[in-house]
Amino acid sequence: MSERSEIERTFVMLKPSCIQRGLMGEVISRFEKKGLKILQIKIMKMPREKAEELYRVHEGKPFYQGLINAISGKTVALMVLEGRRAISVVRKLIGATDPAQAEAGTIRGDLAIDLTDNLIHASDSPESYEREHRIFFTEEELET
Ligand code: 3AN
Repeated sequence: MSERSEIERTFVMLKPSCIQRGLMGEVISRFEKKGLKILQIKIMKMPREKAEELYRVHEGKPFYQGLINAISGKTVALMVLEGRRAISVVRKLIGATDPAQAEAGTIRGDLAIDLTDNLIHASDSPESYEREHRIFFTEEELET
């Protein structure tokens, strides 16, 4: 497979705690240093219905309401990153879902400790990326 055909996009959300703790620059800097390109970034107050849409796959799980409440109406940063195998690369940089288990050196391993408030979200597959980025970005906004 040629390297060019491996270019992917992924969707990332910096959760409210990331913004409140002043860690936005640190996290974005890790992505930039790795060589990922920031195609778009939006900072906005998360509408509840968009939060519900984003986490639709978790509806009915015990942590679902807490997850929605933790981000609704709060400021988040939403971005689309591009680069070679971006989806798995970003997941690796972020680390395990539970920050207590995330390896040191990863974003969650170094900067987070709570499970619901684990600092950041990123798409876990091409299908998730397709669904998630459309909730927040138009195709026009992502034209290069
Ligand atoms: P990831 O964010 O690593 O893709 P998911 O998609 O399984 O993990 O979970 C989405 C979000 O739900 C997590 N970022 C975390 O905030 C929250 N979450 C997942 N599992 C739990 C849990 N067992 N208890 C509380 N919150 C959870």
